[in-house]
Amino acid sequence: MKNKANKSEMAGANQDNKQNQSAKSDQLDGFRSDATQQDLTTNHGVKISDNQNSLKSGPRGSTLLEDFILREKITHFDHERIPERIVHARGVGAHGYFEAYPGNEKFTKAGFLTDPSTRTPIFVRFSTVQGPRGSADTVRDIRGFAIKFYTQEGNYDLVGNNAPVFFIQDGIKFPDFVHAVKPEPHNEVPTGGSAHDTFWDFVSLVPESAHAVMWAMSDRAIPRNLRSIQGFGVHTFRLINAEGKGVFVKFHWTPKQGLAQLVWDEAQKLAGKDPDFHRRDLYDAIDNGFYPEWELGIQIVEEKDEMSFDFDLLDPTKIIPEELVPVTPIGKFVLNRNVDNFFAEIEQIAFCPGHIVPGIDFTNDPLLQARLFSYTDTQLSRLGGPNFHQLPINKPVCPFHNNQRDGIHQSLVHKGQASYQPNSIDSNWPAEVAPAAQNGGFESYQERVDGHKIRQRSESFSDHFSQARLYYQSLAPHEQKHVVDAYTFELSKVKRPHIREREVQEVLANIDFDLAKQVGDNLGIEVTDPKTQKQSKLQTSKKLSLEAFAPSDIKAKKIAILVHPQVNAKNVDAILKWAKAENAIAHVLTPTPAPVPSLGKVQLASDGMQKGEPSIAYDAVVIVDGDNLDVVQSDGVAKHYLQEAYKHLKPVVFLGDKGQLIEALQLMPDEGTLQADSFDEVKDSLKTLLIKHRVWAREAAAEGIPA
Ligand code: HDE
Repeated sequence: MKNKANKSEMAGANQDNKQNQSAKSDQLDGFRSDATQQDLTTNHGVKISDNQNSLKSGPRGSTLLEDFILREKITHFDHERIPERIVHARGVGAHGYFEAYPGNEKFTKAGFLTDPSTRTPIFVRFSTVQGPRGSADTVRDIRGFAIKFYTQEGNYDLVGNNAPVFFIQDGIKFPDFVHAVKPEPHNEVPTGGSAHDTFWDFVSLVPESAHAVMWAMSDRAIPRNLRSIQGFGVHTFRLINAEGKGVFVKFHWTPKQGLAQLVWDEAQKLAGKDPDFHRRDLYDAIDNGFYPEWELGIQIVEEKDEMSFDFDLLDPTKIIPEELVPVTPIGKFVLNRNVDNFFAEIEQIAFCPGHIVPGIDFTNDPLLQARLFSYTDTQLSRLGGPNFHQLPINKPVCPFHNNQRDGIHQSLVHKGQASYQPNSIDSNWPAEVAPAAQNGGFESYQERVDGHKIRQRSESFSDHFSQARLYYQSLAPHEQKHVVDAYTFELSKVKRPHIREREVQEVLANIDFDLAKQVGDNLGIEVTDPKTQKQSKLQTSKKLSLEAFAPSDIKAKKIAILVHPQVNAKNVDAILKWAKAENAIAHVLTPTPAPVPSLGKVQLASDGMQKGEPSIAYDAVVIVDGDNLDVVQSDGVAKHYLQEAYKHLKPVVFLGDKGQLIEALQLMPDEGTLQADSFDEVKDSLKTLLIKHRVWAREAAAEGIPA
């Protein structure tokens, strides 16, 4: 019978597979699964003899309902997705560790912050806010940056963003804000962006959003990669030391890799050509041993100084400029291990700002107070019940015992009769721990609270524009231009003229008249100067511009080497050797995936073809065939590659070119267009340019190059 034959062939193939398994696994060691060398079974342990054919009444007959193997497999599959996060759905993450610096016991008794000899395991999840799980990585958006510290005193979650301020001051506005920024409800458009009517309608009516919107319109919202973003706790928190003394703190974490942005055209193109650009970058960096590192710091404010600023410490739309309170470094963290399984780790991790440990406490920031409720609540529908803390990625590494029992997805088998307190059956275990004991019980900071029960915003929360202005005025000229371009782009997508006009006249003009004027001119909106702007004490603050955070090396920077047949292999070799020594990544990109014959008859292996690995994925481009003018001239892909890299302000190196190719491509030579016969002549300049990230001075010239 044909069918039988098929089946035994398949069984034979399975046997072969098993025999071949060890050889294959050796090659792809990281991909060996828990099931390697194991029998295929149902979820209940019954061995499966045929995983290819459902049970039928005859070879061409209908499928039988009794096929419990088919039903179990399909039922499980039908339920493989869980509801995605209502915000921050698109994310990626990695494992790592945190190490405290000495001396933090002055501020806090938290064990993981005060014992420099401990390496605390951590998990970090990065995310965009607006888009769904399948949306693109490089959209204009704030990035979530949430850290779970698995400490010996319980899990501590620092659930922050890459902007230090938020869009609203009170949590009761959060559903409104999110409904406005999410894709519009009638057609679910746009995915992953804020350039639409409902977002600008809301923010133009809610001036407290002005500062955070300014961050979202700046280069911070289009990061080059997730290794190059800062993180902020946003709210003012409290640290408490062993003597019970409290201080206010703001958390900051800054990447050792420096900060870097995309240019807007590049971000948009990446969203189409490589929607996974950021997650791939993070995974590859860790896989290649380029472990990203951040320094954790705090701005400390003594309780007596709480009211000494021209803004309220409890207002999450405000920063404390570093000129007023510098950042004190308290430790560092490193991401050094990729996940084994995206769903089990990145999708199922459950953060909550309410997960704190002794030595850390909240403040009365009304946004934070609402968050303390929201996160656990959302996990109940996302993760399907109250036992999500038992999932491997959420489980504390220290012991945990209490009398909470049962519930959906309970995976612990609690023993004993007494699941209540007080009890005498089990001598009242598990017992409370006094705060003063070694590794003591949690004790809330004893803040005196006294007031009328009212729904009111404090008058001290009422200045919405002066810090937005401080931010804008602190940016470098090219960053300011990008802000003007971003407002123009986003508002150009807003269909209702009255929303555009309100944003420009009632928000931007109050922030900075010059900014409003530029955006207004671009959109054909006349703006009048309100002349009522409240000034903040500082005109500028130097740690707001990305320019303040250049890296010190070019580790993990990516260089594309374009080659054609008869290429000078010596130059290619020199670039590869240099890149390796600098811990940079250089790829030889060829016209097709086939190896390319060089002048010296060596075949150069391809790391990818130029069409498939676009310039937008690289930090610099080197063309080795500059003297091979006819070949390059007739290759539209290579020409576009070079023009696009130039347009995106990247260093472009022309080896062998005497200027003809630069001219043929209609590029303006500048400090970022390097020409030489051998790579050695330009390698130091290329390094300097890569550290500077982009040739900002080229921006005006690049406008003339087609996108
Ligand atoms: Fe969140 N936020 N948020 N948020 N948030 C969520 O929790 C919420 C806010 C942030 O990688 C949700 O588990 C409210 C500020 C990050 O899993 C939800 C308010 C900041 C993440 C929620 C805020 C954040 C979230 C959705 C205003 C920066 C992703 C899924 C009162 C300090 C965490 C989830 C991850 C996720 C509620 C405001 C950061 C719905 C009600 C401010 C990084 O619970």
